[in-house]
Parts: sequence; structure tokens; C-alpha cells
Amino acid sequence: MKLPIGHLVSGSMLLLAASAAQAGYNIDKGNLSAELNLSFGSAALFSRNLNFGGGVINQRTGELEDRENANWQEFFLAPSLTGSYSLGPELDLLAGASVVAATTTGDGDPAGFTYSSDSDVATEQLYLGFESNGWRFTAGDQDFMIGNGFIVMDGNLDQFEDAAFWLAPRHAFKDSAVLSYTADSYGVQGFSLKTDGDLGGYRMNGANLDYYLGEYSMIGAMGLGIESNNDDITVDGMEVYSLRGIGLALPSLPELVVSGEYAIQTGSGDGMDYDASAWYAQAEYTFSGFDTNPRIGYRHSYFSGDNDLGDNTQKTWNSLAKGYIDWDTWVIGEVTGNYLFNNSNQVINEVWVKVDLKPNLTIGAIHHDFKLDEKNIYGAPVSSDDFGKENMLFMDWYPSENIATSVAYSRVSPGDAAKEFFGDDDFSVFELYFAYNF
Ligand SMILES: [Ca+2]
Ligand SMILES: [Ca+2]
Ligand SMILES: [Ca+2]
Repeated sequence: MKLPIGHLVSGSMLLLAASAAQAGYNIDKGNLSAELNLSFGSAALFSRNLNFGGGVINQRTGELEDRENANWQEFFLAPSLTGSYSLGPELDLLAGASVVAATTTGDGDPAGFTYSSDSDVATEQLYLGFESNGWRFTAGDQDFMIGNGFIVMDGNLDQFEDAAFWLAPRHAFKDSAVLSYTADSYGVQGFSLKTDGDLGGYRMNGANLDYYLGEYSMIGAMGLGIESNNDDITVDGMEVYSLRGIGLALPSLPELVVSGEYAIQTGSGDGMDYDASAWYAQAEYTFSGFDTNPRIGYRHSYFSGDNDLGDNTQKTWNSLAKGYIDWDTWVIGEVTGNYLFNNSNQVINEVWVKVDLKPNLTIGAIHHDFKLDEKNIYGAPVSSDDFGKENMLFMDWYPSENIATSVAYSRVSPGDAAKEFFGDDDFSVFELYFAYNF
């Protein structure tokens, strides 16, 4: 799943920066300034040996479908309107609205979340607010992102009748309020965000601080607490704290850029104590002196699992409203991250090589090694922690400012744990993606 944009900046306002980079139709009339956008996204996906040959579980009925392959297509159309109205020299009224229409055709995804009968048209963003002297307040349904989306970015899980599970065009939090203050060197936000029903419909209240070290470099800290009335999930009373650094480099060695985040889930509620953690550390080295920016990278990611699923301590990391801004961030592995795991009970090592053949054309290869943190899969014990290895090749091409395309192939060879739980076959997916911003 990817956003239809090329180069992203880090920071909590990333989505706004990204949408500002899109083409659109601008209206400037007196005190009113508005922008109309229309995005179209499409994908054709071809998956083989679903769940390593284990078939598909229909997520709505729980029935096992004996299918080896899935060929399916996804489409969305998303018109949006954002505007501001100047009430004075230092005071602007803000408003935004968007609609997402999405559908799935063909067999549906390999995880059984969406089928060809699924399609939906619904408002996505709908907010009002104001902006004055660095302060900004918005209330309603809106996008919001912390850091690079490790924990807070996607407030709407695209599944069931939503359709378009892989394109995942919806991100907005519902019934939310965000108060922010942004200065040259730092930004601070207080937020109250509600996730959609597919994610559990819980509320996250918290605050975040970003300190900008450079255009693409920042450190930050976040704390939030969760309120939930949903008995189907155990998150009520959870507190989450995280520290992060993004895009850090030494002036004497600018070719080496490192990023990382460390987070814990603590507190208690619903008769459960929370004691989970997740972190990642990555380094990317760009070989200077080439026009094509050849670069190699390594990332270690850890998402805790639970060694005793029957007690009153929940040690399994809950990925909450994690987002995605690029391959593997934070859907890790196009097969494993989309259809098998959701950044929970995993230890992942990955290495990559990427080259910009042209400024608008990037190719790359990514190798992942997936281990289980604790030897269980979906609550069932297994005798090995070796889940599997996923290899991916991709090409991202932006032939014009309005068009984003990708071609990718990813294949997982099961380790002993996946063979024990699912099957012996290599589980693969081939992806074609095309997006146009009018
Ligand atoms: Ca949803
Ligand atoms: Ca989503
Ligand atoms: Ca436990």
C-alpha cells in the first residue's frame, strides 16, 4: 500500500505537505482561498499459493476457502476540497472535506478481508478549524500523523465493504480534535482521535512534541492514553509512550542516515495489565558521486509477543493506528505485512538496495527475515520461531507530476513455524499500481 506521491518529508504535517504537492484546482477570491483535488487510484494484484497453500479464511464467516490463487483489482476515486477564509491579518478559518469511493473486483485479497461484492462511497475528511500565529485547531474527521506513522497515522482500516484493502485510500480519524503550535524549530500537538469501527472504534488522547534538526531531520516524543467501550478488543486503559529520531546524520558523514523509535504500551484496564514494547533502528548509506543515488540500508524491527496468552498481562504489541508512507513503512513485507502479520509478535531484519535510474524512476530489492518473538501464531503454539524469508523487487515511476506508478513482486518462503501452521508453498504477490491526481 502506498501513497500516490513521490518524495515525502518527515514530520507530523507530512500528509498536508503531501497533498499540497499534488496538482489541483485553486480558487482565490477576496478573503477566500480554496483548493479542489481529485485523486484516482487503481491496482491489479496477482497472488499465488495463498497462505503458503493453506487456503483463505473468509474474515466475515470464518470459513476456510480452498483457493490457491487470487487475482483481483482495486479502484478508488477521492475528491477533496480544502479552504481557508481570512477573518483578519492573523486569523484564518479552515475547512476541509473529502469523499472516498472504492471498489474491489475479481477474487478479493488473500487474507479474506475484501471480495468483489464490496464497494463503498463515504465521506472521509470533514473538519472545521482556525489558524493564528502558529496555532492551529481543527475538529471533525481528519488525517493526523505522528513521526513516520509507526503508531499513529491510519485511523481507518480499509476492510469488508470498504473494499480496496491494498490501496487503502482512507486514513482519517473520526470525531477528532487537534490543537497544534508550530515554531521554526519545534512543533507540539495535543490530540483526541477516534479510530473507525474496523480498527475497534477506540479513542486516543495524547500529546506529541517534534524538534526539527533540519529539513528532513527530527527528534520527537509522544504519550497517549486509550479509552474503549469495545469488548471485542483489549485496549481500554492502555498508555503508550514513544521516543524517536528520524533522518539523523553526522555533519562529517552525511551519507549515513539513521532513524529509530522506541515505544512501550503500559497501564491497565479491562482486567488486563499492558506490558508490550516495539522498536526499530535503521541505517541507510548513500554512495556519493553517482547521479543515481545508489543506497544500501538495514533495519531491525521488534514488536513484542506474549509468552503466556492465558494470563492477565498483555505483552503482545498492538500496532494501533500504524500507517504507511512507503514500501515497508509500516506494512513490512508486501505479503507478510498485508496478509499475515500486523506488526505484532515479530522480529524482523531487512536489508535493501535502491537506485534512482532517473530522478523519477527508482528500482530496488528488499530482503526480509521474519522471526516470531514468541512461538505462537494467532494464539496457536508452534515449535519454531522461524517464520520465513520474503524477497521483493520493485519499481516506482512518476512519469509526470500527476501520475504515480509501481510494479512489484514479492515472495515469501516459509520457515518451520509457517510450515507448521500454514503449508510448504512459497506465497507470492505481483502488484501493478497506477494513480492519477487531476
Ligand atoms: Ca473502515
Ligand atoms: Ca486505511
Ligand atoms: Ca500474557
